[in-house]
Amino acid sequence: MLFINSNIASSHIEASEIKNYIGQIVKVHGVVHKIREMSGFAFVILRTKQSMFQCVYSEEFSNFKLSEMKENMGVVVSGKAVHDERSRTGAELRLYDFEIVSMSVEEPPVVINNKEMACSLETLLDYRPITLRNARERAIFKLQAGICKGVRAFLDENNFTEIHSPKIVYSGAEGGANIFSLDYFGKQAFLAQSPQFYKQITVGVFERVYEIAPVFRAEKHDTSRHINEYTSIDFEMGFIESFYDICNMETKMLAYTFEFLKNNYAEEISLLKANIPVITEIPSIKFLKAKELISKTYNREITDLEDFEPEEEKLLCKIIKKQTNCDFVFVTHYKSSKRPFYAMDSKDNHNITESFDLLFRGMEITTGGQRINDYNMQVEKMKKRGMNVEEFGDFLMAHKYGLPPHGGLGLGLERLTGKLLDFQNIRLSTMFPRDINRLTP
Ligand code: AMO
Repeated sequence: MLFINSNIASSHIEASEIKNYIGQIVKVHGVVHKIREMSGFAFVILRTKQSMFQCVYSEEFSNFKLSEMKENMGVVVSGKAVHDERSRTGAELRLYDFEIVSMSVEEPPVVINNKEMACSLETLLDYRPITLRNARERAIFKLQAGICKGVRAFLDENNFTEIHSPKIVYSGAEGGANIFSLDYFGKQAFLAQSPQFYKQITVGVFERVYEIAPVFRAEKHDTSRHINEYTSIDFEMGFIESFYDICNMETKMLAYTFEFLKNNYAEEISLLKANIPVITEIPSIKFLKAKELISKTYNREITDLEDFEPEEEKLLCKIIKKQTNCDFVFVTHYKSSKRPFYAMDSKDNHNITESFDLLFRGMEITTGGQRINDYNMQVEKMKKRGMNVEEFGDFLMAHKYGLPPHGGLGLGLERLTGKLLDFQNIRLSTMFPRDINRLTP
């Protein structure tokens, strides 16, 4: 019988823990990120799980030649932990010895160990497997992981159940032409545009559900705010009184998540100069009122009465910021013709829906609203739209056997991250973007 030795890596100390071992000889593992030669000694920066960690080489105490150590080597170093106020971890390591565990076979084609990547967006993305190793690039995706962690913590605390819905589906939920189809053993299938049907079905099971997962949109245009695969933060909740319950839940979720980031990701926030807002309340405005307000304030002609142009989203946010100092605004009551078939129409006006978008710093980051929960009402709306009701039998099974009044939302993770970091292109906050021209890496 063979037992796996679980002690190998655990005998290595975490960089953040070194301050607890002052005066002792410890082992740390990581990648040699940068060697900075000074007069008579050198700083060796190790890239470790959580942070960059400073070690010091000197012929006085190191038992090897500096030339034996190369950047991009995976190493286990041993040395003495010493106190150092100037170091971010409060300590540094005097290098005694090191062991090589992995090597770079050639020089990287781009410099990755400067403060930030000095290259074009194309180069940054073409070499993503290594440009992600840059401290700043890495911090973007640490922060993004923090957003997901914060959102999960909030939703878990509020009794939402996490679901994992299929991404290969029998029909699209969002309508429109931006759907990828695929051959599924001779049958036509699609890549999920959203978990919409499954969120609504599982409201009938758990009452409150959420999912953080990829969704697919066959966007045929190349814009700075669209990608073809993005991560959607979705939640759906039952027994609501109106869609404002969803807006309130989102407000609380964002406030909680931003606090969570400030408390747990201070290093990334400072490195990236992220502007994390404080949220107490978010103002809301009806869609048509918003259109008029923008038109009046900026003397612009209204050309599209159904939707915002990207420029109008920017202008509306500018007005709201000036009036309320809030970076967010809920825009409510979009036209029915612009919303999918599952959206609940307003009681007193069937041309508008009980729905909303959330705009943040000039861009839509969320769509949400109340859904139709009544079976007959849903079937009728589908028929009016000329849809084949039979095709949606599985979805409608939930309605047929009773669904509570419910609603929910979808929030684009990459857009949210990008806005926190003031990025002008969504690809900068996407680890491996997929767009009309890019399928690799
Ligand atoms: P919608 O289609 O508006 O709504 O999408 C919700 C949010 O997802 C983000 N998003 C995108 N992000 C990057 N690239 C894209 N191509 C892209 N398309 C959308 C945006 C947007 O606000 N089922 C509904 C949500 C709901 O009502 O629950 C839906 O998917 O941030």
